[in-house]
Amino acid sequence: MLEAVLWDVDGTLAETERDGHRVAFNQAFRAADVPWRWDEQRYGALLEVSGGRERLLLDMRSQEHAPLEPREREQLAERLHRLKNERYAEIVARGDLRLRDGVRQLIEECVAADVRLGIVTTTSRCNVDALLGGQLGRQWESMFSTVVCAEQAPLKKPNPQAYLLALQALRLPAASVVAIEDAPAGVAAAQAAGVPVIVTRSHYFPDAAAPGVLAEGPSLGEASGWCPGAESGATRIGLDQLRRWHSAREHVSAGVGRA
Ligand code: XBP
Repeated sequence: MLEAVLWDVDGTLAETERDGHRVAFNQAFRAADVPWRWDEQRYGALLEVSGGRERLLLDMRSQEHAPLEPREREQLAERLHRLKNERYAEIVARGDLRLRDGVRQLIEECVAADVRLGIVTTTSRCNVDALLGGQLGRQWESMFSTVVCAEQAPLKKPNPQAYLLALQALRLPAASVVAIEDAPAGVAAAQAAGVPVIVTRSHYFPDAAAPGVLAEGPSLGEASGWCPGAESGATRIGLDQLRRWHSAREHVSAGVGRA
């Protein structure tokens, strides 16, 4: 039986990377008088690592004017990351970054059906608060049985730590939940924890499906384009569909999951 749905945040709940975090990083560079800028393509390449601070450190490896001392690099990354998160909260407060299609409906359906919800993300807690406080209201947390962010799970995806902590908090076996993810690192993290995964493709990860995922498709807001296909007549991916894919999980083997 499907007992809980675990949500990734960036790219899955909302398309936050290109027009949210990336823009906020560039504002932070400007505010700190640092001459770096990340265009859409560069940011996409840096998404290879989870975590904004880690992303800054990765970029510094190829930045001419980056500090030479590792400790100084850490300090600069820390400062820029803090500034970035402040700017991100401002961007999100403007309401420009909305939940992706079908997300709100699926959350509401789960709440109504007593299917528990969790957040499992490698982003900072303040970013989740900013996004969900704006989109679901200040009481957003009451909808979720567990919220695991970067602060609790410093070993970031693809490490399974965040998923293992969520399962522990929910006191549920991995096979009784479903994760919704958009990025290869997230899919790998969930699978390493034994959690079945549904993939919604996002701007930066148009092809994150991996062998063994329960299903993958374009958006929870549409029923077409999913593999395996959604029930005919459906207009979006709802809880019934999640339950169907979940109960078919024994039949999902390596190599299945793509048309
Ligand atoms: C996404 C991330 C985060 C965000 C930025 O995590 O890797 O780093 O890009 O947030 P997920 P921070 O897909 O698991 O939600 O700057 O707070 O790291």
